[in-house]
Order: sequence, then C-alpha cells, then structure tokens
Amino acid sequence: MTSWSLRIGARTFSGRGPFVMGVVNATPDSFSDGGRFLDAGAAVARALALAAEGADLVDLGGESTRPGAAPVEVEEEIRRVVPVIERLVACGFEVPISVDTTKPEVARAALRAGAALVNDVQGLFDPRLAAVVAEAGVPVVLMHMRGTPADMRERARYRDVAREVRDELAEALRRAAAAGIPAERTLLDPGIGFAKTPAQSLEMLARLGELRPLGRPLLVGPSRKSFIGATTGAAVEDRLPGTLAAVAAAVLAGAEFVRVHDVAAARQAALVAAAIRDAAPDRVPR
Ligand code: HH2
Repeated sequence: MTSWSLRIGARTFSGRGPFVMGVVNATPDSFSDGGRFLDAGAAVARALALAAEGADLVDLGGESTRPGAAPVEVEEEIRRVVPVIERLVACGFEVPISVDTTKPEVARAALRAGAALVNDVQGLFDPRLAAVVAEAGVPVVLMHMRGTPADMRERARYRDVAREVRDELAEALRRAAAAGIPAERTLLDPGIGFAKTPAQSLEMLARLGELRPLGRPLLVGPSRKSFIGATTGAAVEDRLPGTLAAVAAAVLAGAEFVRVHDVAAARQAALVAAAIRDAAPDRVPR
C-alpha cells in the first residue's frame, strides 16, 4: 500500500509492521479470558506483562463482544476500564492504550483518562461515538461487523465475503469522513468472527489483500477465535498454535497489526512471517 503514518499517543507507527496489539479484557464474560482481569489490579498487571512481552499497543475492553454476550451499562463499563487506564498512566506506562468500546460515554471517559486510540467493533455505526473521536482528534479502528453481538450470527450471509467487507468498510470510512475524521486517522479491520461463519472468516483471511485498495493499514484479530476450533476441534484454551498460524497468514497477506492475547508468541510468529515476506519482496503477491 501507499505509505502511511499514524500517531497513537506518544508513538508514531508507519511501514509494514508487524505491530502487535495485546488484549486486556476487564470483563467477567469474555470468550477466552472472562473473569481473569475484571479486577483493576489484575488488568493493570496484565497490561504490564503484555508490554514486557513486546506489545506495541494494549487494547482494553470492558464489554464482551462474543455472540450473545449480555450488554453492559455505561457506568459499569466506565468503572471497569477507567481506573485501569488511570493506574497505568500514573505508573508511567509508555505503550499506547486503546479502548475497545462502542459507547461514546465510555470512549470519552477513557480518552480523558489517557487512552490514545478508540477501537470500535461497529465501525462508527453510532454517530455520537464518531463525534467523540472527531473532537478528541484521536485515531480509530474501524472494524467490520453487521448488527450487534446479539444478532450478528443471523447476518453472516454474503455472496462474496471479501468484496462485501471491503464495500462495508468503505462505508465506515465515509461515516468517519462525514463526522470530520480523516481517513489518515483510521485503521481497518475485517472483523474475524464477527457476523462471519468459520468458513467466511477463513476466506476473509485468505483474501485479506483485497482490502488493500482501501488504502489504510490493516488490523486483524484472529486470537483464539471459533474458526480455529471449527478447523481443528481445539478448545478455547488450546488455540495458541492455530492463532499463530492465523497471525502468520495475516502478516503474509499484508496485515500491519495483529490483535492477540498471547503477545510474546504472536510477536515471534509475526516477525518470522514478516521476515519471510520481505526475503523475496518481488515474489510475494501484494
Ligand atoms: N475481536 C474481539 C474484540 N474486539 N476488536 C478488533 N478491532 N478486532 C477484533 O478482531 C476484535 C476486537 C473479540 O475478542 P476478545 O476481546 O478476546 O473477546 P470478547 O469480545 O469476548 O471480550
């Protein structure tokens, strides 16, 4: 893709990466680590550990997006994420913090506390969230999904998954632009497992390169997801090898960022995949 550069907090990202976003879920019910980091102290310790493992970004969420997850009230979600950000900022945490939320009030409170990026799994479907992002002047992840975690499974109907995801991400870019967020401040994500069957997630990974014409860096989040279980039979807690295969495939297909729970292992997989990609630059189709 054409060159890009994105300032996220104190760090400027550019080039082909790979960059690793580590996941911290301060929730009781996330699909793979629910309840482990609900307590602020545990979430802070997790963020510090992921930074030590080499995370380039830390993505903090206070609401699970797994299919059928119970919605969380605004006040409760703020209570889960803001103290974690405040404590990280207070201890001089240098890794940029991303807030994984679809709620404008939560994004505003998290940004005030020191978050530097908004990760919206609904691709700025809510214009009030777009307004918060625009006003704060921060970058945003526009992820592809359809509907909400409650009904996204029924919406996993595509004639051509890569083409439709590309067109719907282009719409998200238009929503951002209409709210005053320039494309230069966005990252795009195909939303692996969101309104997609396992087969559609696999096809989207294989055809990731078809999102390149959108001209923005790509973030891919395959970590521990159900397409790995559907392919291998592995239980959620045993999906690290499948995650690493998907991370490598995503990097070879052109992803600049990967979002994972297991940072050290994924970072190694991503770096080796990138080194293979770059070893024969004229031979790898881009
Ligand atoms: N996946 C999840 C949550 N947020 N954000 C982006 N940009 N891309 C993703 O693929 C993505 C995401 C789901 O994973 P996790 O956070 O571990 O689970 P839960 O939503 O149950 O907390």
